[in-house]
Amino acid sequence: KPTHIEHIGIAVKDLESSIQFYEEKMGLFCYRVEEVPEQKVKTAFFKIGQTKIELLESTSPDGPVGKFVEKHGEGLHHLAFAVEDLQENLAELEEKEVGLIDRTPRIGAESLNIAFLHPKSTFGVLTELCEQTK
Ligand code: CMX
Repeated sequence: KPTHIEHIGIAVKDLESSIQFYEEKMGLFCYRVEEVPEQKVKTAFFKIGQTKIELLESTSPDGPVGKFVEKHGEGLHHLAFAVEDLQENLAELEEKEVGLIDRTPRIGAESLNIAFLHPKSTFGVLTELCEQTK
């Protein structure tokens, strides 16, 4: 069961100008910019309480964010829940017939163990589960 919302992912066309918006207009601080080549994205992170905002700019039109922006435009891309035992959570969800994109955890941005649930089985919201690596 999730413990809190780890982050909210927002797809953007231009990382620099969206970072500027969150820093200059919203007063948040971008504490990390990271490219995740396997996901074909460049990301920027802001903390707000226990939750983070992750801005995602695609580095390739055939990546998940590139395809999303092409189809839907910029906007909310995914919701990420923190869990304590990712593998166990995935096994439980699979047993409950939830559609998994990842059946085993992989390493995502900020070196978290991550796995995605398919938006078709989560009422249209791409859902990510994240586990802190020890
Ligand atoms: N939120 C809600 N629905 C989404 C979606 C999203 N982010 N991305 C795609 N969809 C919908 C599509 O609109 C489509 O719906 P329809 O069939 O009604 O048209 C359906 O899901 C299938 O989409 P698709 O374009 O045919 O398939 P894709 O090849 O784009 O795959 C998905 C979609 C979700 C399986 C793929 O994007 C994926 O595996 N995502 C997980 C990885 C990821 O998103 N990584 C980026 C973030 C990395 C990070 O946080 O570091």
